[in-house]
Amino acid sequence: MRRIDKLVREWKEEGLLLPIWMENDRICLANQHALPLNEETLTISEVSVLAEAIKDMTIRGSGAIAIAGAYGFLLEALQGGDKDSILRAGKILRQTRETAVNLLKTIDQLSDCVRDYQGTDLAGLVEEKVCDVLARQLRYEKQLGTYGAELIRDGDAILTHCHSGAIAGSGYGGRALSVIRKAHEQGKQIHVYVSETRPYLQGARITAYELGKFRIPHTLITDGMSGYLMRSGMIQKVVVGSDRVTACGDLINKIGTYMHALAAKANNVPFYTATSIHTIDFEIQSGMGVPVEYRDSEEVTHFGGIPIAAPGTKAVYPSFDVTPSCLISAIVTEQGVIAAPFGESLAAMKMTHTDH
Ligand code: RUB
Repeated sequence: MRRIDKLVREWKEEGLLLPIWMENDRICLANQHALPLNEETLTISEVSVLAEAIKDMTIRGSGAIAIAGAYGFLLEALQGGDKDSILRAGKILRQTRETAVNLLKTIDQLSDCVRDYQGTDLAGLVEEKVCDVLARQLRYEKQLGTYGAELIRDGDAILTHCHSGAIAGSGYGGRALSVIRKAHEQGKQIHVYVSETRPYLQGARITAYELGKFRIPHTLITDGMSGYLMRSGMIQKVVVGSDRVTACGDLINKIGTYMHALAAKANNVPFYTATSIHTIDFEIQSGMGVPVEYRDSEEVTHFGGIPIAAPGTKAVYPSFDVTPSCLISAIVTEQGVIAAPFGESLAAMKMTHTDH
């Protein structure tokens, strides 16, 4: 049995919520557009179709799209692709989304391996590297979840934004929900406030769905409600994921994150981001230097294809925002919880790690 098939089988047996997997040399992915009403699986056998699925957010979340990029390499390799065609596939996949750095780093790492390979079993090499990427991401989710859960107290109500969960990652809990899930598994009585996350509603559609599956008590709110709830003492912690963290600790995450961080600061509510070494961009200092993806304004004026604004209304959709490090209480990583000054702690973390 192939290593990838063995890994997928083990993970399914473990009960992980996989965003993407391989079956009979084709890619299967959980259609995130269809959730929560339908649990639908799409089958893909061409890299160009996979790239479209990443672009249109059929698969989304920084960890999951990195894994999707890796599977794209494997798909091309298993179809007999040579070095050139695999590298071409990598290029196509790299152009799909520009802000989440995991995807870019994963593709660059795999491209380097393919380019440098001198042996005769290219598909075997790609499979081995892809399995390493998958195993690493799952390991990090569980490790950072364990560290992050130490910050959560019995009785805490926790706000989370967007969906930083299992199918946005490798299947356990992504980033934010790994922390929350671990705290719940430890028996802490917690309650999660889920902000709906306009305009795509990843919070309402997917976070609430996953929390239901994990049997974690939760309440849905609209994005603008968090400040009032914090001021009313109803929220004790904020935990979000991270599409990119810069060398000085600025956080680039789903649009709306910054507003929650400001409200948290004003109300003395600790604000945490969960991340991993792979999501830290040591090349960039200020978060304002990170390219932010602007998506189609129709995603704001319409919902599920139905217009919700008067015809001709202009809209703008920056998909991410920047939370400056001064608003962040601590950064949860697979190596432990990092406190300010983040520049120094992140640089120290880089020194002890080769995989960044
Ligand atoms: C990425 C996304 C959110 C998460 C990041 O956006 O899911 O920003 O908070 O969390 P998109 P994680 O929905 O545009 O792909 O770190 O777990 O990916």
